[in-house]
Amino acid sequence: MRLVLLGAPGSGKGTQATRLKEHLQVPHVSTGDLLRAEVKAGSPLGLQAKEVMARGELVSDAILLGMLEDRFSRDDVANGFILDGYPRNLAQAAALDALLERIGQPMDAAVQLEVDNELLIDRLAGRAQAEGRADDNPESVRKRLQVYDEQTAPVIGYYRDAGRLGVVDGVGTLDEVFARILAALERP
Ligand code: B4P
Repeated sequence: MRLVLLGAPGSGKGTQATRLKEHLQVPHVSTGDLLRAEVKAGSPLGLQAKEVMARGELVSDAILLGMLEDRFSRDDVANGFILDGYPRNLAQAAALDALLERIGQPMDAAVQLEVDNELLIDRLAGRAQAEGRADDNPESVRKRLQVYDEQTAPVIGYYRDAGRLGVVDGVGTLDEVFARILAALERP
């Protein structure tokens, strides 16, 4: 299964990808996690990304594509993957199609988790308290939601127009949402 998970910040992409990875036995590739690992390591890339992420803006397409090409050059994605956090704009969507075609791993499905803004803000506030992630403060969350509406929402239309999109209600318990995603993946 080669799956792309889409949805606003706090919609449950990372949360559900962790479960799907166990169920489908394929690696979870999260661009947010890859970036946070670079920040933690203090690499030159991490230093560039740190402030941008804390502000809730998008890190440059060039950095993201380089990171993704590197990750997809590893053997473990040969049997499938769950990609979470990418693409976040139309340029990234086109770059992803080109990359997957080049490595002969076209995506099987794109699934969007739908959650209203009020609940997204609540969830991220909950995570801010539990985990203290640098970009879960109210100002960055507002910015991330704005960036999502302006830059990432068109990606949903891109996959819908191509007949590749499954939409899943992301409101409910973790088990309920997980079951809905599996059901969406079974639909022809
Ligand atoms: P990400 O790491 O992708 O962050 P995210 O959108 O907030 O999603 P995440 O997967 O972490 O959270 P989830 O919804 O699972 O990106 C962070 C930053 O990295 C971006 O702002 C950007 O700066 C940069 N970046 C990443 N990719 C990029 C790209 N392609 N291009 C440019 N920049 C990029 O969970 C959120 C919370 O909700 C959790 O606390 C969870 O427990 C809770 N939750 C989830 N499901 C729930 C449910 N059903 N019920 C109750 N709570 C739930």
